[in-house]
Amino acid sequence: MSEHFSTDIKTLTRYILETQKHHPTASGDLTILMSAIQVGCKFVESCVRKASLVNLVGLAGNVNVQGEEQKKLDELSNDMFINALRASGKVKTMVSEEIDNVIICEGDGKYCVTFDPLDGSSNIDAGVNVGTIFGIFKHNKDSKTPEDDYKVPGSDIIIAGYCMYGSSCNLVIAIGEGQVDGFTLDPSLGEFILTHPSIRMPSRGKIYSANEGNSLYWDEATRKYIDSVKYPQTPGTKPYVARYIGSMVADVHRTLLYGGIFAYPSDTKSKDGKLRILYEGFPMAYICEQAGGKATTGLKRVLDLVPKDVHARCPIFLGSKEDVEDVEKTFAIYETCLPADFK
Ligand code: P6P
Repeated sequence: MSEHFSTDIKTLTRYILETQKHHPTASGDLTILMSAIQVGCKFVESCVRKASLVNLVGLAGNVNVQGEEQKKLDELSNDMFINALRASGKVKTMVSEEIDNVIICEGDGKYCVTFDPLDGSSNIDAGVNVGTIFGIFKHNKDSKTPEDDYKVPGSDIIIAGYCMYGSSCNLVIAIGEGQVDGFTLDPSLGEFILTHPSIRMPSRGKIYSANEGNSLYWDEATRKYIDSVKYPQTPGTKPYVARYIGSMVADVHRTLLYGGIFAYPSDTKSKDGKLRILYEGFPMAYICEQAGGKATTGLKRVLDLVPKDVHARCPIFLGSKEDVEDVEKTFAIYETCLPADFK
């Protein structure tokens, strides 16, 4: 029997072209920008796939056979994204998890891009899924300093996405108007193909995802919420299942598809939490909201935050709408160590 070949495949590039109607002013610029991001993701996927073979994992400072300084995977990934985005000619400023200051590009690019080139890279030696997270904002021509591009609420984000490098390479993108779609890299074509159209998050889940190794430092509100799903008081209600991978892209991807809650809360050790607003909190909060979920600090919508600096952190509970609303109800009652900025 002849294998069925589709000759009308929806690649990510075709998908972005078709969504130009959402961004009439984009005039194809977003397509070119997204092509640059795709190149970065394909490069990282290739390196992650080979990492253990070519001894790339976790190395820094080693000298390879050519006598060149061996770069760690996250440094390589970072360089690739910076070069690809700069070469696109569509980016004015960038914020990378790997670079202290805002990167300014020549020319009159219309967009700003925030990204974590290889989030979760500390797990890579163990073969745990890692990922790239990105957010696209409009460049504000009236910005007095490059940092001003980023002192805006997360709701200004135009497109957000992540690419997860695991048993397959999955890219999820949110382009606005409630549209969240998933693509899988077809290595034989070198194209991301639409495989998960119109992703919607279940309104309530059965999974909670948090690092309970921090529970000694949690405030009363967080402890009360986590206890409420571990030891439900309503007769006949089952406890939630615990799942925590420790790689945000993997934990969020599961939460997006299966529902439930992912949390990296504020605690007495780290009052601002651990995750970075611009290239972890905002993109993931945007994707969750666009898929019908929510994202809160406990008392404030994450997308209403305005980062004080480009590497500012925020506490985050994200996931199914009803689960996040339970968090907010709990935080409205019990004591919290949340700083004022997050209330
Ligand atoms: P912890 C990975 O280092 C990361 O930045 C996120 O990907 C992940 O959600 C979090 O940190 C895990 O942190 O403290 O639980 O190891």
